[in-house]
Amino acid sequence: MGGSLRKKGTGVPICRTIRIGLVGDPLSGKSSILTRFISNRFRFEYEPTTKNIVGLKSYILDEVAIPVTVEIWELHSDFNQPIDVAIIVIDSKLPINEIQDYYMRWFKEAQNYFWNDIHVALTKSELSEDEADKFVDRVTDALVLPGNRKPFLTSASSNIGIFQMFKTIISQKMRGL
Ligand SMILES: Nc1nc2c(ncn2[C@@H]2O[C@H](COP(=O)(O)OP(=O)(O)OP(=O)(O)O)[C@@H](O)[C@H]2O)c(=O)[nH]1
Ligand SMILES: [Mg+2]
Repeated sequence: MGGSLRKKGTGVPICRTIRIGLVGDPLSGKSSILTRFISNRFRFEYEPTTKNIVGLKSYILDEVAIPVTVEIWELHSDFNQPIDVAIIVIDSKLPINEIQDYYMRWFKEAQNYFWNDIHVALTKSELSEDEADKFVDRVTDALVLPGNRKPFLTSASSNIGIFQMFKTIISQKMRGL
């Protein structure tokens, strides 16, 4: 993430760019997150992604009134992207022990590329509120994410958790957390 907050002498806020990478196994739900966030659409038909794709969105961040452009990358062919944040995308329907192995495998991959700001998105989660909270607690205990973070529970089909996830991540990044 580059640039200072204000152009010297003008008081005009400069737009910041935040690059967020979605990584994970085929079918985990990366494209569906990207499409929901960028165009608020969802498709049940599966179309594999083979190359890196990027979606752009520009915001004025509420709390600080700073313009920000978000690049959402779905990473496949070339992982050498200078991303600020990596989201490991995991299908919430996997058994908990498989979620643990999956996370460890992608966590190591993220370290290989020096992505050190890592979040987890659990996808395809069409659970009741009560079940959702319990599930997040189970996965939080099983994974022990850096900085005691919690995984984000999302469903692209039901439009749950995706806008909130990006809002949280972008706000944290803007505040330097
Ligand atoms: N029920 C349900 N299905 C979903 C959800 N998100 C994704 N899917 C389905 O899961 C399949 C795979 O989703 P994609 O988003 O294409 O997965 P991907 O990770 O981009 O896959 P690759 O591009 O091959 O790496 C598609 O058939 C989607 O419709 C969800 O929230 N709920
Ligand atoms: Mg895809």
